[in-house]
Amino acid sequence: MTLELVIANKNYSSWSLRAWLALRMTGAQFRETVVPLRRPETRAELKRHTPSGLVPVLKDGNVVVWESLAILEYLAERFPEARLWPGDAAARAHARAVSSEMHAGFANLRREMPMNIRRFFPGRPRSEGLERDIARVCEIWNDCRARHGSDGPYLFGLFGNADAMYAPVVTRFVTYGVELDPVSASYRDAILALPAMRSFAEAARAEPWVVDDYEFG
Ligand SMILES: N[C@@H](CCC(=O)N[C@@H](CS)C(=O)NCC(=O)O)C(=O)O
Repeated sequence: MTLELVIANKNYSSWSLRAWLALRMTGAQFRETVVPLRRPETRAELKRHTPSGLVPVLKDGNVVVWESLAILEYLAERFPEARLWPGDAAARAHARAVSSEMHAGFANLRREMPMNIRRFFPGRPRSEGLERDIARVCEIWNDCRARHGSDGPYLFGLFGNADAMYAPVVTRFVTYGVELDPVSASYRDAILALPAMRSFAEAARAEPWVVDDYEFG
């Protein structure tokens, strides 16, 4: 088996979830290596796997790909039959735009709502910036579903890289009890129902590590 994905804690690492989910959805066999965050040996161990010192990182024989979006692009090329980007050029451009928007933005959402799959923290105060981020996510989801979603329950119909990018936002919305409009709620439920998501969440709940910075109370 040549493929290896190095990730951090499944409970906390949203970037890890994105790459892991896309890879899992290709159906390819892969070896998974988990490097737990915030331990004395974490830094050195990450540096052994990736030049950036950040995960996820994908190893495919001699090829090493880091940065989640680069990994998703690589997977789309390596496994064309998985159709991780839409076939239609306009839809593909849209999928790449919303994926880049997720990769580069939503700072308030990241800061105020760290991913924590096994916990439930409803009713925490939200800044104006966070409300704006949440509204923008829902606008993106509604727009993708309305314009490109007719072939299935995901953002561009069939599951793809854009869904992998937003999957950790889905789990955050559950953790922080964010109330959603009907289209966003049914998209959230479609992502949560994916067997791959269920198995990731189950593994997250079984992890022994606790990182205090990502816990509230
Ligand atoms: N821009 C990077 C971000 C990756 C990132 O921040 N990864 C975190 C885990 S979610 C990490 O490796 N942190 C290392 C540490 O905290 O020591 C990507 O898209 O892959």
